[in-house]
Amino acid sequence: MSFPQDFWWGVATSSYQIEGAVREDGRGESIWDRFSHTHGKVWNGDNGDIACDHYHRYPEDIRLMQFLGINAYRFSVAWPRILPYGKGQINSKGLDFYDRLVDCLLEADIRPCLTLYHWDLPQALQDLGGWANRDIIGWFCDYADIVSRRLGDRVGWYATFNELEVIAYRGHLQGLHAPGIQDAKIAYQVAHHLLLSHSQAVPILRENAPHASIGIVLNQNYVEAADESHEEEAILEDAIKNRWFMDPILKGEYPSEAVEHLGTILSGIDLTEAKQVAVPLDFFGLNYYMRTVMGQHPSQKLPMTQMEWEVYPDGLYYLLLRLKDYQAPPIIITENGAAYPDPPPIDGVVEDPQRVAYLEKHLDALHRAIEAGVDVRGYFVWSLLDNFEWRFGYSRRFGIFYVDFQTLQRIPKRSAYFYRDFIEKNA
Ligand code: IFM
Repeated sequence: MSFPQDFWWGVATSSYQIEGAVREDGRGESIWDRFSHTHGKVWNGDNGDIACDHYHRYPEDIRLMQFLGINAYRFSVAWPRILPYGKGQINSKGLDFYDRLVDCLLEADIRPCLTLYHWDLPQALQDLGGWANRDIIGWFCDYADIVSRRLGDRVGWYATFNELEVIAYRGHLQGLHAPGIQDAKIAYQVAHHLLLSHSQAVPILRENAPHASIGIVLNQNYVEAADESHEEEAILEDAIKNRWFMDPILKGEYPSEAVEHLGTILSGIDLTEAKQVAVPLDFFGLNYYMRTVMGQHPSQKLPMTQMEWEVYPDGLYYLLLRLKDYQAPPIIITENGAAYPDPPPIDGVVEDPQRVAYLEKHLDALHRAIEAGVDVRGYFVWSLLDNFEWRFGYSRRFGIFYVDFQTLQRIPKRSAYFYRDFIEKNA
């Protein structure tokens, strides 16, 4: 396979999932600290207190990246490390950590790709209503300003948010993620404020980092109907799950099918503000994992990962073709990967043939999309390390490096060797 010149090969992580050191150097409490320490919210009572201890072991983790031969690393900044109470007093030690991380990446010739918000909101802001409070647009813009002022000379890639759909629905509709709210009206208000925060932070990032690429990361499932009788259902599911976020960002409007369906749930939201959301972007980040089939009979067995997510590489291909129709800016696959129950390491390696097959098939689908004319500029595996998989705690391993959570030792999986060889052959 041949990939475009200067294609970005990377791995992705996020702050709460790997950093640990939650009480160190002045970091404030996040909603995930609070949520994971609340009984019954996370599998086995797991939490991110130590996680992969990346806060202390980042030089070792950068060496793992060098072993892979990647040229880009996507990470997120923990807002409560920078502003322990979400706003007001800045914690310089928090900024210093990301300074060190960025410098160490640059020394290793790896581009730092920074996501501002990957779900660890300062608890102090949640106490003021969190994303449901419209004032958060200003709080987020101030935070974006502080981070990009400090790192803008060295970080050339910023995503405002990771996965708005998960923040809004999993955190505020289903209550399965922090802050654990179950309220449809709040969930759509949150979604609206997230979109507005994105669009208002972009000019600030442009000002502070004039040469940087600025964009956003959305997760999308490929939605299909099992048969004709489920077609309308599939259109609606796609409109709510994917287009509720993509359409304002790329077209400046909410999808009418979903607006009609949601009816009074949306009352109090000025839907015309979607127009303001479609600010020009330099990239569109797509996280792809699975297909959703509407009307699928439970006995029709599909290949699943341990998350019970259907493995469907063609879905990536189809979603990329659709983004081309949307005239999206250049696309980066900002996450793709799989959790499987890995066996313990033997002789210094973990054999994970299913993950290797998953990555291989998705890279093939990605390549086909590029051949079909879709402008894709990069691909990031989720994830570098096994880590804190939110409500599933440490029971779901997505890493291409195995982490022994007793000793915190990192051990390569076969997929790490596969990815290294793939990059070497195709770069
Ligand atoms: O672990 C998450 C990540 O934080 C966001 N995207 C999906 C991954 C797997 O669930």
